[in-house]
Amino acid sequence: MRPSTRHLVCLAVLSIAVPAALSVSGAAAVSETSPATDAKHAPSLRVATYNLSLNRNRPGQLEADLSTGTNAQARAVAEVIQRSDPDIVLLNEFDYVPDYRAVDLFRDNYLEVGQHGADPIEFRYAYVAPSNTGVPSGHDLNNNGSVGGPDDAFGFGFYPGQYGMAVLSKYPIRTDQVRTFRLFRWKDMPGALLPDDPATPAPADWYSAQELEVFRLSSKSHWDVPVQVGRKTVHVLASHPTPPVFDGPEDRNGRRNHDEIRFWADYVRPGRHSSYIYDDEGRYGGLRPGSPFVVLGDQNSDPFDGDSVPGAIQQLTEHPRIVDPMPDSAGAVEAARLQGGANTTHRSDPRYDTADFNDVPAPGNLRADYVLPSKQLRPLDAGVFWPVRADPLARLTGEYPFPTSDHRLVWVDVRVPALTR
Ligand SMILES: [Ca+2]
Ligand SMILES: [Ca+2]
Ligand SMILES: [Ca+2]
Ligand SMILES: [Ca+2]
Repeated sequence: MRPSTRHLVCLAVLSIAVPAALSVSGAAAVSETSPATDAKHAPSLRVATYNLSLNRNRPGQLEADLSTGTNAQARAVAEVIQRSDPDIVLLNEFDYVPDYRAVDLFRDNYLEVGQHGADPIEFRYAYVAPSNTGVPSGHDLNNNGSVGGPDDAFGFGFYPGQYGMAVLSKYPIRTDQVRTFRLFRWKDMPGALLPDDPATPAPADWYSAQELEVFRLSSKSHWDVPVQVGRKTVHVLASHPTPPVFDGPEDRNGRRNHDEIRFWADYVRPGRHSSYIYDDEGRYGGLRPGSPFVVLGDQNSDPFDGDSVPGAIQQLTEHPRIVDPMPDSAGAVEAARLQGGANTTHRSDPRYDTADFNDVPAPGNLRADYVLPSKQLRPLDAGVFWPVRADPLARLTGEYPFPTSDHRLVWVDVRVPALTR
């Protein structure tokens, strides 16, 4: 299939052939007549998040790397996805390229080709959209006296779309119902943690009034991507809040990280909690009450360690509508023990770590990547793809310089009621 045609084909399939799509997607439990049930999956749905570091240094480079089947990192991250076999996966740090060109090349040349003995994986549906990263703001956002460069962009990046995201799915994506929140202004969030310039007496003035008129909350974007799973629509809530570091005592990135996480905590609460939210089409309000959802992404916030604002991730993990399945791995425990440094003083149990960061002096390995289902999607199993060193698959995670990414794929199997009836 020509890469440029797949998306159009998928949209056509979406409108006329949902039952056929289900029969090939591992959701065999919806049909008594389908004996080829994947025992591992049925009747559950595997949802994953993976910051796979498929970002590049300049525009066009990712397309070039993905246009052959030979890029070593792309092959290795594809193998991680194949061996984890998610039904839906959010990719963080996948450069945004218009017209689905990069995501089509990744599917055609890597995911749909068995890597190192793993089975190929086919995601018939994908969603990508622009990112704030690398888009010039025209303002001196880092207050260094000059305008320009990655730190003055709406989200940190050297060119538009760097460090973007993509959603891949075996189930139909309701593209016509996606909501994006890339343009939502931080100052429009009630009680926003706007940073203060400590050198001036005025409060909350790190960003000038003119800057706050244009400053976007989302460092990449926030997407509500509805996925049709049997008779249920599951809302994938995708984002990648900014790292809470690379700033000063004003903690502008830590505060933004906190409020980027808070956005989804508010979005899934009805009434006044979410009524302030507007999407990029100008439509107000949060998720329709009772809708099943999964919050996905590298949230750049460990519950207890690292530099995020205390309580930032707990806005989601302790949310009344959300369950935290606490995915873990033995590889993370082993890595913390072998790497030492900051890991020796951490409060969070290392079994939940999802990222292998610098250990000397800081921050050490952290829990950064989350799959957080709404309570009606009961978790059945969960894990982090982080094999111990004795496992042959440890070649896919490794140690710095990593063969794939400094982050690990996190997955959760949930029960979707419509699949079981
Ligand atoms: Ca500047
Ligand atoms: Ca001030
Ligand atoms: Ca900070
Ligand atoms: Ca480390």
